[in-house]
Amino acid sequence: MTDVSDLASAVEQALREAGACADLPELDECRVRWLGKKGSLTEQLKSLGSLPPAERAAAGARINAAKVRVQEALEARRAELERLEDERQLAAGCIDVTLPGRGEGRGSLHPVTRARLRIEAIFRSAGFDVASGPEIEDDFHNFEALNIPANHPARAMHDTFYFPDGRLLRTHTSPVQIRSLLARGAPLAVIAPGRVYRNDADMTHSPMFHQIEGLVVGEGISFANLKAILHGFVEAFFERDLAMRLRPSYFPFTEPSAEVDMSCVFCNAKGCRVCKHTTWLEVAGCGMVHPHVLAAAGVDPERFTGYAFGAGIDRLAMLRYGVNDMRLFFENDLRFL
Ligand code: 2U9
Repeated sequence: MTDVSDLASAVEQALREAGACADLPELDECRVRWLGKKGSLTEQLKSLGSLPPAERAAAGARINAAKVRVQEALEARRAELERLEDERQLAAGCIDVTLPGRGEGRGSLHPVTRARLRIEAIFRSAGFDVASGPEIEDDFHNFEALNIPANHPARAMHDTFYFPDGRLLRTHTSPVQIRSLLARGAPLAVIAPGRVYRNDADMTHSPMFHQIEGLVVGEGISFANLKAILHGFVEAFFERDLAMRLRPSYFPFTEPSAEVDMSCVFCNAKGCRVCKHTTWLEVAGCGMVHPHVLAAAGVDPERFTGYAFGAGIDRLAMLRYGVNDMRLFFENDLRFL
């Protein structure tokens, strides 16, 4: 086949076969058949040794030229097959380049966190500082300084979790304000948001919940100041005009004390299941700081007065975002969150 005519017809056959390949695997078989280690043209090169030395160079050049032509034909067919495959896929609609990307779901803040941040922003704008403190407390800061001595009936109301050494999980954030008063003295305006713990759990109570408490101590601080701040707060938090009323109550750490109601945001004070047809929702407790508490925190009760208030952040979040079951906040079901 090293004859010029034999080689030319071999090349022609190789080109025909390459052109007839229907897909890439077939094309690769064709390449192996002609140019592989045992391919027809490779075998030709190997047989050069049997030629008379004078003819070898010319025959070798012819065979190499033939290989190059076959290689080029195989490459051309490969490009053609790839183009046809692209066209086939596009026609079959496999690749719709106009489809939007899958995108990634973005996380979001927990509704209780959102409520807390709103509350903090509102009180900051009214001049309050935001304070925090330990969740594991001692008896003095959680009870004694708040006018709840040992054997006071209010201790039973608090369902406290105790550690063996007598320390406890704080039952309210009031100890944070005691620490602020002891550290900074009067005058003072702080809010203390945070987790608190009580040993009772049922449909409407979780053993851990979130509280926001506020404390203002200064000369001439009055109940009227307290009422104005609370009314301003609920209207800012719910972003609407709301009626507010105070009902007399009792807390050991305030005197006088009151429960804070606002007009029902669900029925616009027409009466509904949420407000139990009273048109009012209870949102906080409050009062004037008891002189014993001021004295325990190193503040002269003859010179200074103060007010304090407390509310459940979880409850405020439920009212603001229309959530009817507190457990949804703590089950961490991503569909809800
Ligand atoms: C200091 C002095 C007084 C904080 C107060 C309340 C009234 C209150 C409840 C609301 C719903 C707790 O989350 S809740 O169950 N709190 O009613 N809290 S006055 O009084 C203080 C705090 C600190 C030094």
